[in-house]
Amino acid sequence: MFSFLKKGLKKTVETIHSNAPVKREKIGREDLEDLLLEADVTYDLVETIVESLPETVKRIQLYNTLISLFIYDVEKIEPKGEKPFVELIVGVNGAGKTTTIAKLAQRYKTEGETVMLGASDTFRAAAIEQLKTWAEKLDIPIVYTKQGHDPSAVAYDAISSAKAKGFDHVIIDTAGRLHTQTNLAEELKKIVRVCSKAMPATDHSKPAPHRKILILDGTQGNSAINQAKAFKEMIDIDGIIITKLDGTAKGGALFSIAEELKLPIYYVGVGERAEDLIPFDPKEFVNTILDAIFIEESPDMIPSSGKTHQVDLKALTDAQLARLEELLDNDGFNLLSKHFVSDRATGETYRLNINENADQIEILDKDGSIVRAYRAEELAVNG
Ligand SMILES: Nc1nc2c(ncn2[C@@H]2O[C@H](COP(=O)(O)OP(=O)(O)O)[C@@H](O)[C@H]2O)c(=O)[nH]1
Ligand SMILES: [Mg+2]
Repeated sequence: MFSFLKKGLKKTVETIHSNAPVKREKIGREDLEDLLLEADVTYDLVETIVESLPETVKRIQLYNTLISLFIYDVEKIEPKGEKPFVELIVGVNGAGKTTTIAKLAQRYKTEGETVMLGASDTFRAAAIEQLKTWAEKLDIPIVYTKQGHDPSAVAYDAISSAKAKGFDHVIIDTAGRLHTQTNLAEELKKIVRVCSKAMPATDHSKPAPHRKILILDGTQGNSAINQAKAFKEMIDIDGIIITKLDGTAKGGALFSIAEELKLPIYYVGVGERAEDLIPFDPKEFVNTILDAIFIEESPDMIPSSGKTHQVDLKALTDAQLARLEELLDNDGFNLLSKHFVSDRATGETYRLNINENADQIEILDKDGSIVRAYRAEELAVNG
């Protein structure tokens, strides 16, 4: 997982390297200032950061300052009680909404959960087509309508259908731009209202949508902040996903985005494939940046692999292999060899794939789609 984020932050880390080619024990305040500005941390925040630090800065001092930027009092809503758990995805055109919806859907599916998509970006025909194509590719049902039709009606139908079928998740796409900003605000507010009609609050759950997620384009760096504020004013945003981190040297903008918006960052997008979405962990993020500056290794990670668990997927111990067999067995699969499993119910054979980037073992079907995945941490066994 750690190396996956590192891959996503490659350009940011390269920029740090070109500014400070030699890793060191301590960094001078001025060098640090330059480096943070290059990584697109806003000027004001850079000033605040360095103010609190001594003339020469040690890793642990910088770590403490940077990690504190992610600590604020905010509720991080996780899918639990509600069924279906409804997520509304908003953001400007091109931010990566539709792609991120596919990634989220894929993630839930991999976890064995059912997902329904709602194509409520009815403003452009291409937007509907794009989500339909993903739905087909991932084999996930979708509710859609013709271009120009009411996006709220699509959201309503998607939620109703998911309720009727007992689905776990609904993810709703939206338009990023209409004729005017006021139109967009009105439309988003209406979708939120209609979602809550389709799924009102109960004694133990809130009304839909349960999570309103803003998608921000990481390549825009800290200039995405004002955009985010505009969306926050239209509807209450619960959290953010930052896309295209792989394509930018502006990774430092995440510090400013977190500090200014005080919203949880749920995931970051690090590529165009359905798998390229990773949960955002501030500790990992800060350590990845610090690893590029300092000689000293990050204290809470295992130095050689940087992983938080000791599972080498390519060389499982006997105990880890037994754990994998047990997990497969629970899901109705028999382990045939190191490379194949069979489905006990259908007799079908599937290939096992070690995905080191995602740090998981995957069961793949003939088309290469992931049927089920087991994360390395799940295989960690004591002793
Ligand atoms: N490299 C990279 N490209 C991305 C990522 N997320 C989205 N994209 C690309 O950004 C473009 C716009 O994405 P799209 O989902 O259509 O944006 P939308 O208009 O907000 O729905 C597409 O070409 C996507 O493939 C990401 O994390 N990394
Ligand atoms: Mg779209």
